[in-house]
Amino acid sequence: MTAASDTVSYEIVGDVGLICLENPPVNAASASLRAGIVAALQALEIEVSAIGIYGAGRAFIAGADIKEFGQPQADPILPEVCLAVENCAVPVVAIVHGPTLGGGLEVAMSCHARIALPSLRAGLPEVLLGIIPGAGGTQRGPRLMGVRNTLDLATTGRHVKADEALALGLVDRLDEGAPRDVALRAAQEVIAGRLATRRTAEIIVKADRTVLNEFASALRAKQAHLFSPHKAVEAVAFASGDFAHGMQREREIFQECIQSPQRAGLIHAFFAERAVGKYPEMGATPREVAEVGVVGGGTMGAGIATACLLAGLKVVLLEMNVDALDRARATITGNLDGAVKRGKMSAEARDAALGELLKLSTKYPDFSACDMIIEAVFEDMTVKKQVFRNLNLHAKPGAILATNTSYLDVDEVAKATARPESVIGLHFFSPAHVMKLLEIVVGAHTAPEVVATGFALAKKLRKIAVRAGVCDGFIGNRILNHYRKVADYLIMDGASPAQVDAAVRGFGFAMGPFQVMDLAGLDIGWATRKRLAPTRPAEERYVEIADRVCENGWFGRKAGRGYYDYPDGTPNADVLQIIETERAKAGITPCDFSDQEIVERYMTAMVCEAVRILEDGIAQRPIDIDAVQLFGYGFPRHHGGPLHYADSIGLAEIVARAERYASEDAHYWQVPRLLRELADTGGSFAELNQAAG
Ligand code: 3H9
Repeated sequence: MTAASDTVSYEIVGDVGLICLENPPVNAASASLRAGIVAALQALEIEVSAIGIYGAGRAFIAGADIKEFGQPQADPILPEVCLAVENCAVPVVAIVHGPTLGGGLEVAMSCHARIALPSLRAGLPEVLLGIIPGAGGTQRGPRLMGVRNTLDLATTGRHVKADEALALGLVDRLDEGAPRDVALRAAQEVIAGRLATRRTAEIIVKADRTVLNEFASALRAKQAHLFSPHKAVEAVAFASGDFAHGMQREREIFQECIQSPQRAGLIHAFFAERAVGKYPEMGATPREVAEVGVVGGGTMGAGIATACLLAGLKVVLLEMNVDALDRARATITGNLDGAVKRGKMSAEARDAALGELLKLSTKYPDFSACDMIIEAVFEDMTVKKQVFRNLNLHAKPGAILATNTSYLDVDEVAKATARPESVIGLHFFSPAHVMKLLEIVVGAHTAPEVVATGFALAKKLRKIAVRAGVCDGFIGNRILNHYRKVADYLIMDGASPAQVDAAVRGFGFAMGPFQVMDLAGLDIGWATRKRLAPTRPAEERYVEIADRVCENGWFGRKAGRGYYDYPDGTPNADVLQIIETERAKAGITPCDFSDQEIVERYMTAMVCEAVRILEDGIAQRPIDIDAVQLFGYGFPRHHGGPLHYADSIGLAEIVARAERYASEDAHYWQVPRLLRELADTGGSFAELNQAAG
């Protein structure tokens, strides 16, 4: 093997040249990989009759190196690499396996033939990062698999397996074996004339206006707020013309996307998903978890049990009586049926989960074999403590005792046991078998290996875990409680719930705060407000509208009424009446808020509380807070999370907004010390993330 760069090597076997790509973990097309491919081609094309190119490790190439976006690119850039491959003096055949995505697929498409191994996952996921394929994907894709298939892959970012790649025409043949062996065999077949080769750029593709229009209008209807999917359609439209011109247009559109704030937000979200997996206790060895106990079979308990069953874990679910167990079993069965329908589980696996993995019980001693027991009972400290006293008596030594509380003090719960080191908060989000986020709440005495076990469980359940400290509401609900208040202030001062919701949806959230409250149930927030009433500072402005709504029993969707009437979802006229009455009582003359003003106040409130959470050490890094909002609270991915958003707006602007609003309410709109410091010194949350590693 001769090194062409740090990440690319080549060898000559007879009249075949082999290029091996080795840039762990996923062979991202870094500067070294790009330069290496070109150097290897140059060295080989004068010596051999055909070349096989393959990836070492678990991928062919997972795409351009995402870390390089937004920075100057070293030569050769990926489109040049693809051109070098396509213009190579001898045929080049790609052996594609594992992730072959974005720029990786584009390199493969530039080769003269492609052979897929069974592990192939091919796709053009650039839109998920706010960009478009920028190394010929929008031009070579249509030439190999047609306009419709290219648009499908390029606008959804979905991955296709080997069989589908063959059916699409993306690869020429399927094979099995070690990538190097297949590459050698394939190149020999090319030389022997048994494997046909062609130059993709020379294939003629017909303009398919109907298909282009169909995709363009579907995107306008469904993803109007996103930038790059529309741009992908625009680029693909050039594929029917001259290849070089199409490539030039693709490059220009790609650059436009690179400059867009959505690109920065989406890439931040990509890295946030991965950054949260790095936490202080990650060196500790997790405890083994094969059997999980769940206390409580309500929506949350049944959802947690479902999530565990979907991961193949044994579950013991405890309820007070047989009726409650029957209801829990029905909920779990419904959840698993849904998973079968969505193709997440086979019917046989569902039957096995219900028959062999799930055990229902009314007795604590049935938890004796459980490695972890998760409590999901009523949100009340006295009730939770009683559960934990029982768990302390019946759980085996070393078992992890977890509370699914969404607000309460995990350390206080731990006091009910003689083993606080084994107690942890695992805050699932409803529906627990669907929602991605899991807050791992680390108490004062929680042992490192217990934290590591929480993260290991999250991985098994395919959830995104974020470490949080103990405080009322942890990361997510503490922020929620804060910006919920600003939503109340807005409706008290002049906006309607529907206007606030529409403005927030306009920012990119799927639902506004009043719609979310209706969905979650207004009684939960009401109970929290009552619980916190004794500690509410005298200076805090308190809006009673929500209490009036709850006093009428309008708890949202489940009650048929909330801020909206159901099932049609029209604004509840009686709530508007309540608002008017409350305004009159407080002597408020309603004012007009523009949608932009609503969003700015809403986001500023969110940012301020997020910064206080950082100051208090409840979150380790700004990016953890962004991840909580992105994966648990529907924060629009293209804005990257509240603190990425704050960076993108400019921290001085956030401070200026809060100071402006403070003239109306100095208590609520206090500027957090850290925010002011960063704004004054030109710092950013991105820098704090970087400094934290
Ligand atoms: C593109 O190609 C543009 C071109 O069209 C035009 C250019 C001109 N770069 O996800 P994992 C890291 S756009 C850099 O945990 P998995 C990742 O951060 C690109 N790093 O593993 C993580 O690092 P760490 C189009 C990357 O098995 C580690 O690898 N391609 C890249 O669950 C392991 O990743 C994509 O959008 C990258 N491209 O999933 C593919 N990819 O260990 C994006 C991964 O330090 N990647 N890393 O946290 C993925 O979808 C998944 O990572 C993949 C593996 C499916 C590959």
